Amino acid sequence: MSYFGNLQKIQYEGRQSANPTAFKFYNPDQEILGKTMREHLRFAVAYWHSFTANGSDPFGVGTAARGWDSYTGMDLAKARVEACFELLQILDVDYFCFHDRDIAPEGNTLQETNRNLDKMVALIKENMKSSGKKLLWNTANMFTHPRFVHGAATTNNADVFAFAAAQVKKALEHGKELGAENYVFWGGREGYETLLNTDLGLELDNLARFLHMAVEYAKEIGFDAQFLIEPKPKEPTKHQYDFDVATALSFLQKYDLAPYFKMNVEANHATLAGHTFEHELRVARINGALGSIDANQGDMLLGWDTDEFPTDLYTSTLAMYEILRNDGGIGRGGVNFDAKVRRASFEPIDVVYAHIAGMDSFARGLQVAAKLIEDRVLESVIDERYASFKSGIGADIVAGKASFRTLEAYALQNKPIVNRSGRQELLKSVLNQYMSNV
Ligand code: XLS
Ligand code: CA
Ligand code: CA
Repeated sequence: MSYFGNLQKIQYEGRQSANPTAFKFYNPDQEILGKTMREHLRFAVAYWHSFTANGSDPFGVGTAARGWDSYTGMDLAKARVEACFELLQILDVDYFCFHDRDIAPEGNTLQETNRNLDKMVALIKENMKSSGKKLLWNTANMFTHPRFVHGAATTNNADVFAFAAAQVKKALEHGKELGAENYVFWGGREGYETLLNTDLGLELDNLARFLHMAVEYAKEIGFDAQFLIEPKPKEPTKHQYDFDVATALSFLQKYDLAPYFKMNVEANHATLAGHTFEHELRVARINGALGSIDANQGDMLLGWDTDEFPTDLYTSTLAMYEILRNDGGIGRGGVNFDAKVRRASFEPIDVVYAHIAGMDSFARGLQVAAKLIEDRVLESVIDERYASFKSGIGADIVAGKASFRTLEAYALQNKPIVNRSGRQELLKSVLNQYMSNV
């Protein structure tokens, strides 16, 4: 059975190609700055958007026409696994990501739910073995079921906290079983709706307790995946605790969790927080916490999480610039397409086109960012812009040798201050030039 129309593996044909099922920029074996594109980008398909979701929205039912629509229960779960490995093969993508609830239906009891999961994990493991595909990360869905109405690790109900712990324990075991390279914590309902009924201090302390238990358990079972926090400011709760990268980092530092976690930065979450994607990546990078990315984009005219496939070359270029400047690049992380086709793009082939568009956008971003770095375009501007901190009083400040007294003495005898232009418009036009010429 083919779910995506018996397509052959997508090939690179170059930027002149008019073939909709060919890569225009993603050439997996092309070397850039000493690594292949495949190694730099480590693309992943998100199970929930491409196999579990059906295109429904708050106003209407699903529109997606899929070859697995006629199945239910465990048969449906099995068909989706087949579809997943078929798509990975077609796209020549090495990784995938899932929530526990994406891959197996919830049973009537936790025992039954876990049995369903165990069966599906065994099936996925077989498929991974025969195909060579890998799990970039797994995670636990602690937001869909009504039991999480008040949160999971930040609920007011200790029984729910215990259930969530049991769920993550199982997910960590499955991550280990499948050799997941990362494990993601996105606090779907970890936030609040109103302070009038919320013990903010206890909820945050409990979240930290929960994460410490996860770190300990992973260590105990020898699961050495990189742990990632995925910040998001709102949706589903009005205020999410992991608001943005800076907020998540200060939380981790306060609770002595910083050494165990990096960030999974999602583009659409950055824009919801009032930041650019590159801002969030930069904040993570300079704090040694850039772990992985969820590649998608929001719609600037809509204030919610639209999870569109990323096609904006400006953003993919600046994102790849941050990744290339990161120590070790994307490292154990990857570029996960946490993105869904629009409701009106309901045919299976649209899922293929959408991934090709996203992969080409990041491949193109990689090419331009690499050239910018090679030519030290931004580095030389920045070096010069901060030159005053390389010698004299600036060097003293940086070396920790200055105090308010020495700085006052300097300022009192100093010549009139001269500032220089930041040249923002010039830099933007140089960036445009690189984007069209490279
Ligand atoms: C939702 C999040 C979610 C995480 C994984 O907005 O992006 O899908 O990536 O739970
Ligand atoms: Ca995400
Ligand atoms: Ca999202």
